[in-house]
Amino acid sequence: MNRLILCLLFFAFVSTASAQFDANYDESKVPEFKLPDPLKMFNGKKIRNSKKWEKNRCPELLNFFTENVYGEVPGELAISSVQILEQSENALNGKAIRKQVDLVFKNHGKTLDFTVLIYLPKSVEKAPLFVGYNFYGNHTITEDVEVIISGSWARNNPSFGIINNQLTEQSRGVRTNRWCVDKIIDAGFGLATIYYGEVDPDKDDFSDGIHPLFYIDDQQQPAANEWGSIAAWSWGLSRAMDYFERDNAIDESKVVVFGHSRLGKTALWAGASDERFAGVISNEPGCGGAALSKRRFGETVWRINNSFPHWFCKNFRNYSKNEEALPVDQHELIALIAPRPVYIASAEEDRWSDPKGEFLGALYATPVFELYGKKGIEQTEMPGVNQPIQNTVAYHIRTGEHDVTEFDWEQYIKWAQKFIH
Ligand code: GTR
Repeated sequence: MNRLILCLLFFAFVSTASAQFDANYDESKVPEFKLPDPLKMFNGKKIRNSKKWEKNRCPELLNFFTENVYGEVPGELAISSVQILEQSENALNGKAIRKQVDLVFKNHGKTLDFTVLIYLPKSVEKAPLFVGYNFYGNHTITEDVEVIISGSWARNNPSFGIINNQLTEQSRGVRTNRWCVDKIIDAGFGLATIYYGEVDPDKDDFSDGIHPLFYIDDQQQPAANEWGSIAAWSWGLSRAMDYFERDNAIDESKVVVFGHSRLGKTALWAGASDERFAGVISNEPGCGGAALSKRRFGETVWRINNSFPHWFCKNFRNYSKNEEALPVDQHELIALIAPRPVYIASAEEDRWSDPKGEFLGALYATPVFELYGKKGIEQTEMPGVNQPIQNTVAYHIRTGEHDVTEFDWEQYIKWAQKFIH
C-alpha cells in the first residue's frame, strides 16, 4: 500500500475516533428539549383516534420526514424483468430452497439490477420472511459456496480480502455471525438479503446506483428534497417486496424488514413508507434512526450530515446544530409504523448510537400504538441489559458492542413468531 493511502486511512481513522471522542456522552449535558407530541397536529389540534391519525397526522408526519429528512423518490419504477440466476431445492443440507433472483430496472436509457438471495424453509408451504440488506455482499452471510459474489463497488476492507473495491471469494462467510441463517430456517421463516451497494454504493457520489435512472436532462444529483442513499436503499426493499408479491412460495403478508445500523435506519424508513411490510426490526440504528435527535448524545445531526453527506436529503442539513428547530423527532418515525410491530435494539457499549435515545424513541412512539389497542413500551425506565421487552413495540439492550449477535436474532425470531400473523 502506498504512503498516501496509508496517510488517508490514518486520518479517516483519527477523525472518526476523534468525532466519537468529541461527542457528548454525559447525561447531565443533554440539553433540555421539548419533544413533539405524535398525537398533536402541527397546527396544535389533538388526535384522539386511529381514524384521525391515519387521515391527518400520519400523512403530515410522513410528508415531513420525506421532504426534510430522507428525501422523496422522484417517480415510480416497476421491475422491468426478473431473472432467476440460480435455484436449488437442496440448500443448507437439504432443509431449504435457495433462489438467487436478479431484479432489473430500466429508465431514461439506463439500467440497474440487484440480486436477492432467498432461503426458504422446505417445511413451510408459503413462508413468512425476514428481508434485510447486508454490508459486504450476499456471499458473506453464509458459507454456502453457491452464493454468487457481487461485482458491484464495495468499501475496501483488507481483513475481508476486499481490495480495489471488489468483493472476492476470500470474504465468503465472513458475516455468518450476523445472520443466523439456520436458526431462522429452523424456526420456519425464510430469509432474503441484498447487497446494499448494488442499489446504491455507499459513498458521496450520486452518479452511480439507482439515482441516475431518475435524472431529467443533465441533472447530476437529487434536488434538496429528493432522496439520499437511505431512501434509495428503502426503495430497493420495496422493489424486493414487489417481487415477493409475485413469488408463490413467499407469504407476502408476513414480510419483516430487518437492518443493522445505517441499514437499521433504512429498515425503519422502509417500514414507515411502505405499509406492505408486516413488521420492522431495527438493530442499533442510532442517529437518524430510532435515537432522539434532540438529545444530541453520541452522534448528532450535524456530525452525521458531515460524515455521510449522501445518506439524507440535503434539506436535513437545515437541522445540523439546530435540532431544537426540528418539528419532529425520531419517535414519530417509529410511530409511523403503527399498528404494525416494531423492534428496536441497542447494545450497552454502543454509546455512539445513544441506547437511551433509542429506548426513548420506542417509548414515546407508544401512544400511537395504543390508539389501536396495541401494547407498546409501558415502563419509562430502560430495562436491564439482556432483558427484552416484547410487545407490539419491542426493545432490548444487550451486553456488548455495535453488532448483530445470536442473542439479537434469538429475540427477533421469538418476537416475530408471536407478533407476525
Ligand atoms: C457509523 C455512523 C452511524 C451508523 C454506523 C453503521 O459510522 O456514524 O450512524 O450508521 O456507522 O452503519 O455501522
